[in-house]
Amino acid sequence: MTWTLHDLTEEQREIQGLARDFAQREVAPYAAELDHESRFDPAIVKKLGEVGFLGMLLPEEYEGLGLETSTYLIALEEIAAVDASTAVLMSVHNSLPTQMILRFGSTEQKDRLLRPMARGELLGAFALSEPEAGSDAAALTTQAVRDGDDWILTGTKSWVTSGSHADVIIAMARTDTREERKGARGIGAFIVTPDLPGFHVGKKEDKLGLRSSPTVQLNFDGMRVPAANVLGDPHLGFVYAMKSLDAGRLGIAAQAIGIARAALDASTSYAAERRQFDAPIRDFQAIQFKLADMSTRISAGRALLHLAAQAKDRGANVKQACSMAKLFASETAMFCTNQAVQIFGGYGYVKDYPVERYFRDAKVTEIYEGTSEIQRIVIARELYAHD
Ligand code: COS
Repeated sequence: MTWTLHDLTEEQREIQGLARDFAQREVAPYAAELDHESRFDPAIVKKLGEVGFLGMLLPEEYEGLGLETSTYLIALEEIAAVDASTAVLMSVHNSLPTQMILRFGSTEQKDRLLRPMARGELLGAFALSEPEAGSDAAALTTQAVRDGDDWILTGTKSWVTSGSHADVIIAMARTDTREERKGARGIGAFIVTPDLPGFHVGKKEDKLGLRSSPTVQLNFDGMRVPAANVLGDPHLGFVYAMKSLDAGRLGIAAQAIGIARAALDASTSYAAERRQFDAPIRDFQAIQFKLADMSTRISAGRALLHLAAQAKDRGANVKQACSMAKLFASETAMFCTNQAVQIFGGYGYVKDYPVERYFRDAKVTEIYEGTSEIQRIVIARELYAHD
């Protein structure tokens, strides 16, 4: 029994139960096998759509569930506690492309895309990074040149979660190459669909963890994008991406808390069963202290996450809060999965138990949607932001 954040509302309890049942029924039976085979099963998109989990933050007018951020994150934690690969698909879709279209898209774009995205008929992805532009995202070089009613995009986007199966990709590209516009200004956000001429799915990454979530490069080879697919102001795409990444980072924090919790749950069960020196190993303080530290960090991470989520829903500036939640939760995931492998000993190092998968899956939470170092930069900059 771990201390939980607060009394859940009736709606939160209901969504948590729904997510828990869904994860046990539709995700748990296949998670280890899909990880082992490094295989994505597209059927999960339809199933997530049917329960409303791909429109969790969209208003009801767009067939979304219209949930508060906290409630969405509670569901995400439940999915991540069973399978982090499924959780990242859900997190990216709910936090980035759908939210970017909702916040910055035209009425026509919202009407065209949001309902099918909420239903899981169209899967979303987010393409900001490039081979030479990771932490320094504003250094991206994919070019967008206006040609009549279209924009012609040329370049390579990398690390695109779900990119090989996505139907709607929000891709950032440089729309203004004049010297004075270099950097964060002069970047547009484009709605890219795989049917556009010049769109190619490139290299599929062979990853340490999240092996059943496809991560790919996308190559835009003179890809012709209709002007109707530009999101908002064609020079403000980077700012839109940064604003949206605040929420994206909360999703990754929830994913990290889910992974950490799975590691704790597996460890408490194992420590009660595993006997050494004529006693269950949970009787030894060496193990108890690990479990206590894991449990404490998970509770602290969850508290930080939900404080940030509540502040976001109140309309506060949550740049720093989101970075703090993501930083702490991802380091908690790494700490807890490392402890779990240690508690399991040799059995933690092989695939007979799920903790080695949790350990591999945890690492990327310290890397994607902004590394821990970038989160620290954002947190530190905000300390001086209002001077
Ligand atoms: N909310 C709102 N606006 C934001 C913002 C946020 N969280 N972060 C940045 N902006 C705005 C800034 O206000 C600025 O606009 P103005 O010129 O109007 O002030 C603009 O975006 C550029 O921001 P900034 O000057 O801070 O850009 P930098 O090039 O210094 O980059 C970091 C800032 C390093 C924080 C950014 O590049 C970053 O987050 N990097 C990591 C990228 C990442 O997370 N990639 C993962 C992709 S998913 S795998």
